[in-house]
Amino acid sequence: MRIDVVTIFPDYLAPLELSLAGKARDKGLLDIRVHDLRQWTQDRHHTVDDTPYGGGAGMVMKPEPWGAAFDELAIEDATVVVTTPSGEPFTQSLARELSTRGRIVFACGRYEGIDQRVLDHARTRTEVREVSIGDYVLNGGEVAALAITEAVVRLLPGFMGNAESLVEESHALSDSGASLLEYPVYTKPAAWRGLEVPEVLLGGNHAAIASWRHDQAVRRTTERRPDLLPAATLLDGVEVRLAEPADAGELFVLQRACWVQEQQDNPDVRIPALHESLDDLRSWLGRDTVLVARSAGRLVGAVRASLHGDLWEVGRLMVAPDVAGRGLGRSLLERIEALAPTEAASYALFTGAGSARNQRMYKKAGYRLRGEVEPGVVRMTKRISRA
Ligand code: JD8
Repeated sequence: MRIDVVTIFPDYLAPLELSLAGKARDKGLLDIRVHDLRQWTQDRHHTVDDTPYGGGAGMVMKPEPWGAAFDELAIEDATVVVTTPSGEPFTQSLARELSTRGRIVFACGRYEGIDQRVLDHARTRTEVREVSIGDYVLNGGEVAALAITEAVVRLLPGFMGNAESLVEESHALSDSGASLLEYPVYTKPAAWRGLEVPEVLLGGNHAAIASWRHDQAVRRTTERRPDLLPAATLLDGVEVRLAEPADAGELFVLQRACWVQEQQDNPDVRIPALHESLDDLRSWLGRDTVLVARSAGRLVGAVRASLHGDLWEVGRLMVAPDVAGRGLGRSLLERIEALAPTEAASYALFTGAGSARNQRMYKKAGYRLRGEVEPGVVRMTKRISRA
């Protein structure tokens, strides 16, 4: 990839020499060139700004130097990225998109911004993206160009030692568009200033570690960035969230209510949900990833899941009988699927061989019948397609 950066403060981009981009350059993956805009001015004062038409505070960057710069840099084979607070949000998804480009030309503005005609004219010659790195105001576009360059270059094929680690990161999208924040990380010593490393991480049980890490990532995301969790299409006024210990009682009652119908549909099957104790329920509530749906303060639905090998084992999908048939079951299924850790390759679940309605819903959701695993109980699975 070739990157050109045009700015009136070329030294601002010096960090590119150092770090990541430096390594990429050594690997022949990257050709970065920083240009001082003033080389494309004609007057002896190298003027790049003037007063704004229509009045107002500050100065505006003149079009002529930018036009000359874009001419000499021959932008036709590049994507021009103009960093600006009024741009489209910069995201990991946009970073992935830009990493597929062969060439990027960054236009770093200063003052009140660049004369709009520079962008309008460039748009007649090539792709132009106006991009913002966040909802706060900087004094110029250089810092944003640095941040975008780092996020893009590290995605270049062959750059990151183990591409695998790219999959695990925050903001790496799951197939439903959900992305989770990082789980907490620890290293030696196991005890530091009286603070211990979580026991599960010392035990070597990879499935348990993966499940704990995933649960931590879900908790952090729910607490800090609920906006990252996919907004399932929900009934009006139904809130879906991670279950809490205090939900246990209501959950136990709802579970008993919901599996009565299942027992009627499958009279010869011993259904665990109808036989487990409240303490049994409490134990999986504290162990698995569990979502609850509440409407007007009442628990109306729930679902759980846990990682077993490469299977995201979905279970106890329940909807209060009086609100069934309105899509809540499907929404809960979508939400719990979206929380599948990257280690999961497929969703899997059990349901009653006699539960035609449930099977129909799962089939509509893309699940396939995998046959009877015990009398009256069938297995259904769905591969996870990752973006
Ligand atoms: C480019 C000039 C300063 C902005 C008057 C302050 C990006 N996320 C971001 N915040 N700020 C920028 C940014 C700010 C810039 C320029 C990017 C060029 N300024 C201006 C408008 C208000 N001054 C940015 N990406």
